[in-house]
Amino acid sequence: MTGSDALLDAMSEQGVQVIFGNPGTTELPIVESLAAPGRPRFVLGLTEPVVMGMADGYSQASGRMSAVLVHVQPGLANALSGVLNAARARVPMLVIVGQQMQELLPGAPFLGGDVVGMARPIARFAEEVSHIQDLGDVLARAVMAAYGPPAGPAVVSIPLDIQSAVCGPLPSLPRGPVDLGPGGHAELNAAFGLLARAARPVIIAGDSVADGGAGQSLSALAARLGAPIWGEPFGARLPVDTGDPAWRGTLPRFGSAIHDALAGHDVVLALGMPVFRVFGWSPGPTMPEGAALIHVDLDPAEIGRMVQPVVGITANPGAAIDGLLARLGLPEPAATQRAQAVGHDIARMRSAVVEGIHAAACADSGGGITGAALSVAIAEAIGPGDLIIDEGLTATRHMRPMLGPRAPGSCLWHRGSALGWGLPAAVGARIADPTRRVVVVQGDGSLMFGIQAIWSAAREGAPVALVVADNGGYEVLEDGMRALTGTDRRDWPGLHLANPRMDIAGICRGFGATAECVRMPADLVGAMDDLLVRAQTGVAVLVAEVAPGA
Ligand SMILES: Cc1ncc(C[n+]2csc(CCOP(=O)(O)OP(=O)(O)O)c2C)c(N)n1
Ligand SMILES: [Mg+2]
Repeated sequence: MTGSDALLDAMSEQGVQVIFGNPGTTELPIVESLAAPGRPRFVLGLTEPVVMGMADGYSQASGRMSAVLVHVQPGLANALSGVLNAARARVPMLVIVGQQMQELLPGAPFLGGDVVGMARPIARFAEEVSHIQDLGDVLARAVMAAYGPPAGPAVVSIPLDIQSAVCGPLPSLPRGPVDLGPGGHAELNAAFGLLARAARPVIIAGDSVADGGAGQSLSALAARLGAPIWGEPFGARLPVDTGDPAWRGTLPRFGSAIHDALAGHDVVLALGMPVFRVFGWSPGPTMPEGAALIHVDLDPAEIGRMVQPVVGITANPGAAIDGLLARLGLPEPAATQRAQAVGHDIARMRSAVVEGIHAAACADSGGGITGAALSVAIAEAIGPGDLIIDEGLTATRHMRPMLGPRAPGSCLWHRGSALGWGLPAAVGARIADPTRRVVVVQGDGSLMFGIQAIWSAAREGAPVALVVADNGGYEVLEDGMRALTGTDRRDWPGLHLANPRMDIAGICRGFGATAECVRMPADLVGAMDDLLVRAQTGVAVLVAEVAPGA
């Protein structure tokens, strides 16, 4: 067998069933091996951000490591936005990159160069195989790094001479993350001491709580402490069932707003997340004065990065939650009373928010569809078993509170910052579970970074329902310009997608979808129903003309 055969066999044996990719000349021996029976299915993406987004959605929806094949420096250059997204969202991913014959590399050939140097600042792991006898070792370390903890993308560069070298089968690859356990006794005892004495504790839960399936333990901990649960800013996954009376929603994205949201709490328990990844600068501290931080995360590099904790614990957050529950023991009357008050306050705030959004949805915006109206229509159309993926930016600002109770695993939000993730992720999620309905929302701007995924979805028989919030431009950047300049001017260079206005429905049809448009608020409900019917048999798109700024 060749290095390529051995690579693919080891990946199959590890559980890899699908490889997302876009090949070039430096990957052709691997393509040849892919054609042999029993090898993973190859899903072609027409451009690398689509390849990466599909792999990302596949992983996030299934909890399995995804696998990618891209083309030497040009392919990896295009894929790096997806490497960034996967690193931020802690998505386990093995990225195989072809490389030129090693003997040609010193001469800087047309196809070949420093793949590892390109990947290293962003990926969790990047190495090139330089001897065929190292292939198994490098792969094993890459898979281990991909699973983490914390999980992330691992890049392996394989030169053509290694792909074609004769070799035997490779040793088995790791099949999952190392379990860090609950953390040290001393640290857990210290955390317990702080929490047991807290008068107003608060929990912030991140993606790594969701990954461990620790939602129910988290609910039990919140009830036991009488603490509200916030989701981390920019969380990709739901850590807990949002029907939990303690679920307060997602924290805001600026330090000063986080400070205000946490004000009055004396102990902050942050689980499975960075503290805090903020969007940009804001005045003042992020943590409320005098509050003690307990920070539990899989990644020791995150602990103390921005805020020094009183107690820092490198642990599996789910196991740490169980360790704390065991120490806290039976409910205490003061905490139970607090839990009731927290639940009552949250229910009151939630209904005020929902009422406000309903009012905004019904408000007159000169006849056009508002983001609020679109969010309400989407929330009402989808079912509890659907997977909803959101890269709708300004138009879906109001969607989360309208979704009602959702279970962990039923929503994915864009975390990585590189646009063009949503639709490809939806396609990957549908490939991971062909029985699950997937509804994805995109802005008109963000859609254009990954629209070719429609073709992959159509070709793979992986229908998804796509709602496009078409407001004719980059509305979120208009918001930014208003904040920056204090003016309401709307003709900034580079923020509009008019002249010519894109025929988004036409482009989607060109890639193999059915597509309809909706312009009037009164037609939204019918249009959503029609979208979901069309999505039963093929990729279906609804382009909603959303009034800019509404
Ligand atoms: C790959 C990439 N390029 C550029 C950006 C910068 N960017 C952030 S938001 C945005 C516009 C998004 O527009 P749209 O999806 O239409 O949403 P809207 O702001 O209109 O709600 C852009 C270009 C980015 N985040 N990622
Ligand atoms: Mg837009």
